[in-house]
Amino acid sequence: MTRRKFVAANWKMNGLRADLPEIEGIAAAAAAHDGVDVAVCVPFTLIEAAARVAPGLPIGAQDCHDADWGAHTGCVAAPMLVEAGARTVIVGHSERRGDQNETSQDAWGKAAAAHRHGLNVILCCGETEAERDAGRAERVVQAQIEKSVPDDAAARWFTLAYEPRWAIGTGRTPTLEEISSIHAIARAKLRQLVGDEARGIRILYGGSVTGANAGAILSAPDVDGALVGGASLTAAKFVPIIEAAA
Ligand code: G2H
Repeated sequence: MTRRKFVAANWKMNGLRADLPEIEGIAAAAAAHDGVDVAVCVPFTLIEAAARVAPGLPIGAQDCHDADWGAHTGCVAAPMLVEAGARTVIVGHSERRGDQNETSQDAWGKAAAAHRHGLNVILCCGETEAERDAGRAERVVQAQIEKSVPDDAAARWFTLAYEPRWAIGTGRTPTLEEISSIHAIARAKLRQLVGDEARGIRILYGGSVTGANAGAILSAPDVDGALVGGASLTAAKFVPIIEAAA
């Protein structure tokens, strides 16, 4: 099965209105490469403005609550993201697992809530360096997928991102063989959970992707795109990654 490449930006806790021209630059590049799907996940505070300046570009959030409303100070619910103009949301990112003690079960609830409200979901998984060194990377990723992927996950709204935690923002990446191997294992686990639908679900690689390494990573077997942090903050850095996916 052919899966369209998908390149998603994760701006993390970066971005003010002064940075909106970067969104416009990314939107222009995305429009010029219509064979690639592009999304930009910005802080909550920028969703509405980003969606306004780049109406053709899917704008996303980086988290949502698993409830639709209620007494959850500081949290944002999926319907609020939709109203602000988001079309997608990242859940289960390792920085939320690390900083906020989020679990795979939490990610499951957030993915389900997002889907209930029509958002696309990018669900993250990935091992720590200690788990990798202990030879447990595959089992950790399999367990995360088993606990966090909704059993109705479908290619039209669900994307998995494999992000080894030790590669995030460090400039270090696994070998291409290691990436492809984990992606194949992840797809086999998805197949156990959702059957044939797994063939169409895209699996992105994330962790220190740059314009310099994107071509090789995006060409590796079973890599359907990239989730990009630091190198997505400006159009100058991110557009080469879109081009590498085209
Ligand atoms: C991994 C990635 C984006 P970076 O978190 O999700 O960040 O590309 O900065 O390693």
